[in-house]
Amino acid sequence: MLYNLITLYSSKIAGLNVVKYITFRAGVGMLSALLISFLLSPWFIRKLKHKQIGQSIRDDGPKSHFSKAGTPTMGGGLILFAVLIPALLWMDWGAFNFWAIFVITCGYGAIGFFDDYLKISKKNSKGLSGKLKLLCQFSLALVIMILYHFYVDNLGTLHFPFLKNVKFDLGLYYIPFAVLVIVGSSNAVNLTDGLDGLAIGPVMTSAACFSILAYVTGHKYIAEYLNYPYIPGAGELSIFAACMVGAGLGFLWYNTYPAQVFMGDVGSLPLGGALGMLAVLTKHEILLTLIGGIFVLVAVSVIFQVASFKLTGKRIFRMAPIHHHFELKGWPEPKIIVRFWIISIILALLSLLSLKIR
Ligand code: 57M
Repeated sequence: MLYNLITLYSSKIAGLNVVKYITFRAGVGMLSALLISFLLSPWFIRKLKHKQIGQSIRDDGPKSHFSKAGTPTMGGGLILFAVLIPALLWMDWGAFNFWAIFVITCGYGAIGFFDDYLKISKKNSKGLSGKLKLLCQFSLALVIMILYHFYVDNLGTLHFPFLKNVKFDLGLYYIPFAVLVIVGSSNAVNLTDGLDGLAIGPVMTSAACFSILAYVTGHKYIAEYLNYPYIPGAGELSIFAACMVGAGLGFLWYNTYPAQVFMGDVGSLPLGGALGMLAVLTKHEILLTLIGGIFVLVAVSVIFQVASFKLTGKRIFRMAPIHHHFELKGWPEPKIIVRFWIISIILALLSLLSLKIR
């Protein structure tokens, strides 16, 4: 909004022209998100403690987690505030991309809020029923993708990373495909948020990746030079992704081991949904599996564990998701977390190679 207002006067007041540049708005967006989450977290954590919004720990989990009981949770509410306020200030409200990413983030944040609220108000770790959560997530993503279908041309084209000029047109089947990407990404981040800082690290590396990819995809000349699909307006998403990085950094200062606060479903569901939406809006749906490879690893470990137990009565891992398997193997929690971060950084760098290798 500030962007829209300033551009009205940028030709009259010297120096304001800089606001036109996406790189400038992404930079100030990231910094303002970082300052909001870093500076307001101590106050927010005190508020959560005062309202006794503390984590209840399942008794069937790793014993090492019992000491975490009562840790303030729903810190994701501040992450969302730290992302959405700078996004509102620095993004172009006239872009469909802005509303698509803004609505999915707010919508999934509301779903996560009610899930957390029910868990805390009823002092159990059940919350919203899984089916109701999924129904709400699928419905919201479907509405946005149907609207998106009327907004863009060749919506259904799938681009393959590292392969030059290899495309596949899904036609209208792209809509359910994109909905699956968004809902899957949201729940994969949710599953990953099971150790201190384990989810926010890969969320930041993924968002940083998408900030670069969105800028390139939305830049006509760079996209053409790199033989990349040019998507008008995609550059605005670079600002939102940069705000996610900034807000995540500020949150990680308090969520790092031993965590003073957990993000809650109010954080994990919208952050994952936003990553899925970024992948869809920048046409990097397939590359998301590499960028968010840690989330894929966690989700696949659960799928394999449940399938194996149902089919054979035996478990593949000592406990799923896979981070709990390493815990039960005796790895210290910080070691698991940092090693997952290292893998997510490597995956992000490999993903960025797709800009040149095609
Ligand atoms: C999301 N939530 C954490 C915190 C965080 C189908 C099955 C795989 C589902 C899965 C599940 O319940 N997932 C829910 C993961 C929980 O974290 C809260 O949830 C929010 C994120 N949604 O923000 O508020 C616990 O994670 C720990 N934690 C930290 N630091 C953090 O910064 O230590 C979280 C954030 C917190 C805290 O202990 O309480 C979670 O793990 O529930 N179930 C599981 O993940 C369980 N696995 C399991 O049952 N495996 C089975 C089958 C079903 C695959 C098996 O292996 O046979 C594990 N989780 C728990 N106990 N809590 C193991 C048992």
